[in-house]
Amino acid sequence: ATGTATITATSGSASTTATTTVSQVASSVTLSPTSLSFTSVGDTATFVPTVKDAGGTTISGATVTWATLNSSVATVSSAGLVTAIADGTAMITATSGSASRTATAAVTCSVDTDSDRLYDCVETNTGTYVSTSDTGTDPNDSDSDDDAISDGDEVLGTLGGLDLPLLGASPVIPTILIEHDWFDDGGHSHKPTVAQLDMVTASFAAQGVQIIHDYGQGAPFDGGNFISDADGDVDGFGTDYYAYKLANFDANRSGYFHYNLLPHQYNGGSSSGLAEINGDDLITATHTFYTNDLAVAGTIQHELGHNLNLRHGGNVNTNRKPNYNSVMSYNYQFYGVDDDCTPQENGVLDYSHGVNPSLDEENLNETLGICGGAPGWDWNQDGDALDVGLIADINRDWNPLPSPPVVGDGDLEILFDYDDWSNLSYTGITDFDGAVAGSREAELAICQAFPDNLFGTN
Ligand SMILES: [Ca+2]
Ligand SMILES: [Ca+2]
Ligand SMILES: [Ca+2]
Ligand SMILES: [Ca+2]
Ligand SMILES: [Zn+2]
Ligand SMILES: [Zn+2]
Repeated sequence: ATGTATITATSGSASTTATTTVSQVASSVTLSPTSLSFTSVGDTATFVPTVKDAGGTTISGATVTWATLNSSVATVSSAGLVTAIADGTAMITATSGSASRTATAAVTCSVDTDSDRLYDCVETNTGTYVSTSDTGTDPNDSDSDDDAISDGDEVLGTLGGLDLPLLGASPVIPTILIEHDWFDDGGHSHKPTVAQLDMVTASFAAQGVQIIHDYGQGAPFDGGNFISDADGDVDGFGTDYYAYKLANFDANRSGYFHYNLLPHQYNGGSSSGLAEINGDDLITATHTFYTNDLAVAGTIQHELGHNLNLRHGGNVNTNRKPNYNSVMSYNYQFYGVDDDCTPQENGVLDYSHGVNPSLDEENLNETLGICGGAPGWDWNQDGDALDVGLIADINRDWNPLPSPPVVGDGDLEILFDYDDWSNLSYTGITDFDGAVAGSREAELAICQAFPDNLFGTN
């Protein structure tokens, strides 16, 4: 070991002394670990050196200096702390005296495991988007928020030049994009108002879903526009609809946006809307109720709901189920859903949450109402809410209460609530665009006539 020793030699009475000094010389340097690898830029790790002399004895406190031969890939501090800078392999050298050791620090930021155009190293999987180098997305899932738009498209924009980040799309929040084009006719406009669209936005936002409207409100929202039509009537999803879509909907929005046309009416009828089930095309026909914000917002959310794979009874076509509290039901499309456990509407824009118990039309208990307890409901309209074991066809309009009672749909069945929000499908945007007549695959939903008591008639 390093130090000074005094050596004394003695012969008889004679002796002599000498001093000798031993100093350890660094002969080898080893590093632990023997190499480093990083998958995220900015990550750090430390090399711990061990310096030994020629005899194999560790020299404690030996001075070590550090260097990187590739500082654009990884840097190293005076304490051996290595920081990943960019894709590549850096040679890191530790030197003590005349001994040294070189080890590699590999930064692999060019791996895109899920093929979404974002390298694993920027997909930090935190669930929070910070920047293009810290996206919060999952490196093993190309669509982290399950909205049928890839992480790369939402972070970088699409290969077709659609700037989704500029439009506000988030890769970690389900995003719905919808373009609204409208007709003006007879001295009025079917352009949806800010108030109407804000109501729809708020309904989705309350469930953690982001909806981005383009009604031509200013760049980058310059897709929505007025369409000049002779009579305010469009031919359903026919030749005219798709000619208008072709002329007024940017091609690079196909596969990303829903397309909502707001005419006065379609096919000359009184229906309030037409939509593809699990598709991307919808018609919101606002007739003479275009100034009724709740009715317009409810109808847009209703038709969009069909695009999101909802039917008039959620997962079934059974309509007007009193326990299915959704704007998809004809009972609630124009007037909002119930909020006090009666089958009558209360102006709340919402899809169903699926929390109500089922109702057996062949074995009803009036005391249980529609929420499974008070308040009860008088299903047979005999003046009390006390009947049990009742048979009644109750999926019908309950407002206003008719006298005598009208019947429902002619079937006696068990009526189930449905959790719309948990079952929204976002894949409709990838539906083939039916620009060619007869080539569409999506099933259509034809929606209810607008009621006369919503601002006049057509
Ligand atoms: Ca990726
Ligand atoms: Ca996505
Ligand atoms: Ca999204
Ligand atoms: Ca029924
Ligand atoms: Zn009109
Ligand atoms: Zn409908």
